[in-house]
Amino acid sequence: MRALYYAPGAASFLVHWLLIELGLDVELIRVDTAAGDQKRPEYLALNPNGVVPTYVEDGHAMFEAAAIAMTLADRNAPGELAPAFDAPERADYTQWMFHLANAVQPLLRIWWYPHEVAGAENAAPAREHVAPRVEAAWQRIDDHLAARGPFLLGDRPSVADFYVTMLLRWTRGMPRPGDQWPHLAALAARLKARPSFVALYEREGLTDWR
Ligand SMILES: N[C@@H](CCC(=O)N[C@@H](CS)C(=O)NCC(=O)O)C(=O)O
Repeated sequence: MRALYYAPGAASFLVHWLLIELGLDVELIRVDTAAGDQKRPEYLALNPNGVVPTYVEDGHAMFEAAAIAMTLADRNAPGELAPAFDAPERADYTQWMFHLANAVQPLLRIWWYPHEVAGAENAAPAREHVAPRVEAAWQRIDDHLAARGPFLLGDRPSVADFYVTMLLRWTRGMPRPGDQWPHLAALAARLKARPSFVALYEREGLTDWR
């Protein structure tokens, strides 16, 4: 039994996308984040951080999108979307997953929720300051793809490419969206061409950034 607490286009997007890609049945439970459902006691009992996603499998609740994504791939497609534990690429895979989760995603949290770090009155300058840091991150990743792509691990896609595609989508309203870097754009185009991406968009009712 699997359940995913999600909001369309949120960090749950990565988990939902992988569930579809891996052909796994899941009960989808929509969380109305605008109404604050993620802060209600019954949700906090599952995920005390009060954010989406929360993934439940056989009664065990898990939070953190990147950790859930890694777990799903290791459990359900070992050696495919996640390199095997003893494969040489495993270290780079872990590196990129942590880099995206620790270095890139938190910058985007500031872009989307600038009042959290700077107060509502400073939201605009917070965004102005974080945008170049996001752009610098994209430049470094694009440089890596130019040298060693087309995917983060080289020739084959991994969960890290699904993840970077979700993060690129989140920059669509930024002064310089991430898909303006050529190798990131090419990576995103490959990932967006997967039937699972189309199915995800249909299921979440998304229309932009197709
Ligand atoms: N590190 C968490 C962050 C999750 C997160 O920031 N989710 C956002 C949507 S993308 C959310 O729930 N926002 C509502 C809120 O913070 O109240 C993860 O990757 O799972």
